[in-house]
Amino acid sequence: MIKEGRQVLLIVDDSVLICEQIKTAMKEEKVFVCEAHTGQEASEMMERYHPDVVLLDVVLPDADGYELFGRLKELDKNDASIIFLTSKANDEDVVKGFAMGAYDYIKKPFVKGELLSRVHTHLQIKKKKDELNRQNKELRSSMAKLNYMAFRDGLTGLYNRRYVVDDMVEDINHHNREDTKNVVILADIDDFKNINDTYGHDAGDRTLVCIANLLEVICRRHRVIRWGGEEFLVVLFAVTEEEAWGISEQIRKEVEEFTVFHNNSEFSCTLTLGLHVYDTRMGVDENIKCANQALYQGKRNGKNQSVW
Ligand code: GH3
Ligand code: MG
Ligand code: MG
Ligand code: MG
Repeated sequence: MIKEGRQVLLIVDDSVLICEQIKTAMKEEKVFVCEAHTGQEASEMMERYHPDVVLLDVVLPDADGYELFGRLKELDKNDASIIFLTSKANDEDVVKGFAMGAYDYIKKPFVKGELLSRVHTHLQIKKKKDELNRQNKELRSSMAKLNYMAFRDGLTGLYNRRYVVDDMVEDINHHNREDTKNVVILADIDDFKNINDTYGHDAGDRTLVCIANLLEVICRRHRVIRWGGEEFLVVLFAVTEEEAWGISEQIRKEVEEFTVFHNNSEFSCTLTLGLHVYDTRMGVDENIKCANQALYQGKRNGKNQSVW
């Protein structure tokens, strides 16, 4: 590429002589200089080189510089600093130029040293502006990542408790309908301690990730949260009680049939699930407590089951 990472200066002037003069004057600057002698050429250059600074003549054979200014701005993807360079330089013209958004207005005939200094300054400012924009973009992307992480569990990638504290009620209210319910399910892996003790902690972790993935696939339209160590909270939005029961049983059966492979071992596990129809008159904690009571009923009844 001709630019080679350098800044780009576009000179738009119908006078080849003036273009040459400026180019010669710009020799010391480490910039890539391109020139256009008509409005049409200027548009083409704008699209091709994305200049940082444009020196724009107001009087051109095929265009009025002020009109061309607007057209170039539309084509501009690099937020170029456009500078008018013109002999049309009474006070009104200058004011009009700045009012349109020009960064500077240089009168012809120009003094070489002054033109150089002004262009140099605008290139520097543009460089700083680009740098700031880049930093800003990086910062925003880091913030978005941090925000994402703050709501996720590190091991499974599921939502964490923060979702329940910050956003759950809003989501529930959003899905409140006359003819459907929102249902919370608390699911706990049965005898998980045995898995850790028999196959090792890493095998336990692997099991958690596998079950998390299964839950996410089955509950795509809903929310799955890692509630605690080996406990998952599922929030089903706008379902009937029959549907909720169906989903709970589907989860239970798919987990039961799933085989975890870890190192040279393979094993499976089961879930006990406590269901509760979310009651908006109670707080989140109370609702989850109800699901927890159903879950413990299931544990007492022999595990591997769904319980209302
Ligand atoms: P129950 O059927 O009554 O639920 O028995 P359980 O063994 O599943 O329950 P218990 O509460 O006795 O044990 C849960 C175990 O889960 C204990 C803890 O070490 C383990 N655990 C919690 N978090 C993690 C984790 O992130 N990774 C692994 N590998 N184990 C975890
Ligand atoms: Mg001219
Ligand atoms: Mg538990
Ligand atoms: Mg358990």
